[in-house]
Amino acid sequence: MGRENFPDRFKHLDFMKMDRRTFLKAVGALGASLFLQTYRSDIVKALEFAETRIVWIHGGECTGCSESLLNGGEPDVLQAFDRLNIRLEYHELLLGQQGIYVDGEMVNTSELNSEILFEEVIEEAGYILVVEGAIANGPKGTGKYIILGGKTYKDIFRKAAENASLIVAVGQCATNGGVNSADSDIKDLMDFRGVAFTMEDGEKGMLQELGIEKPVININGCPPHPDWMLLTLGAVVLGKIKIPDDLPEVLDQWLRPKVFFPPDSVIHDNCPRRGFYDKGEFDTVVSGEKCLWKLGCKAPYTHADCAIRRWNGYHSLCPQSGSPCISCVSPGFPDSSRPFFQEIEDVGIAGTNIDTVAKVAIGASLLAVGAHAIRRVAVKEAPEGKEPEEAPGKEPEEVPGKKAGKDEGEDQ
Ligand code: FSX
Repeated sequence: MGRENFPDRFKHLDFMKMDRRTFLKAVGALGASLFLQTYRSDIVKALEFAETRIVWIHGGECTGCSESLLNGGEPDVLQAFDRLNIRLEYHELLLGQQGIYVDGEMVNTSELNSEILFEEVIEEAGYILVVEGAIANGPKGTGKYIILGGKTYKDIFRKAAENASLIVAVGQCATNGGVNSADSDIKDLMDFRGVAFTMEDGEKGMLQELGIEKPVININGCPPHPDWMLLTLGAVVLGKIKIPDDLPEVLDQWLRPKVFFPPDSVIHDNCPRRGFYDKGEFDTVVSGEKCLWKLGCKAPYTHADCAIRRWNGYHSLCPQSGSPCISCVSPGFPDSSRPFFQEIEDVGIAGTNIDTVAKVAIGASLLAVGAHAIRRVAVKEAPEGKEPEEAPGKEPEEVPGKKAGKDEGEDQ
């Protein structure tokens, strides 16, 4: 499905009169490109006098989130920011200046030295802070495991967060710690944190550690889809999501926009290989064209619109191109998704074999495998004699300290 197949039912609506629900439906149904084109003149009108400042910082990460954003296509990120009247004041990957030495001395002007620029831009409060990458708290709360220009990233984050009006955490690393927080011998020592959460805990994000209270939107994914980032920023900039009043309604319990991470549907619902699943035809080695369930696909319990929106110019998604979904948008990723390429369990609900389950009616089979998959990943193996504990693959009713979103399935 290319972008030409996006529904055009929103094209004739009056953007300026759209309420938030309709607006969110539009951004959910349209790609960033089509949305910005369709509403170009309305957006220009809406933003005539408003300029939004964005400060974008980077911690422990692979920079894939910014790479993903740059893959956004038409308009590219700079054109989109231009249309949305966004001033990107600081972004380590995209800005030219890094720290220029002349005669052995670092030049102390903001044009040539990004550290000076950073200090200058965060002085004036009221910007949107975009955080990419995890924040190291270790060793022992010092944050010294990420040092940038002689300062801990923890301190850089603190300063930038204090004057921000909103924090948008992009990518699994910034939302929950991501690959930095994967189980390892040094995991506890490094103590990587997401902005509002860790991989296991809703109360140990870096904001809580620092005692800072700010509204947060999480755009999960390793990396996130460019539309999820651009359209979220667009919705905020255009005032379609009022900060902080609208957040409890538009975000789920993990602070993800429900329009892109729908609580009532999973990638499996619209997977292009779904027909093979329904017929009980599974690939058992990679490079086939059938259902990838037996190769560890996590799409039956992954809440994201990848199968509708699709990636790389709206053309494909992981299972379509042959890779099982690894549920990179789940708060517990990567640990909750491992092992990536092994069938979650070959026994379905009530002892029914998955092959049998897959052959019954579509609704029943989805229910069975979906419920079973969720239960399987939501319960960690417990030490002998202990009750199993909930793992972050299962999303709690309410995150401690956060107001949960509305009921699943509610229209947005
Ligand atoms: Fe993390 Fe972003 Fe994964 Fe990489 O920079 S979300 S490692 S794809 O991309 O932070």
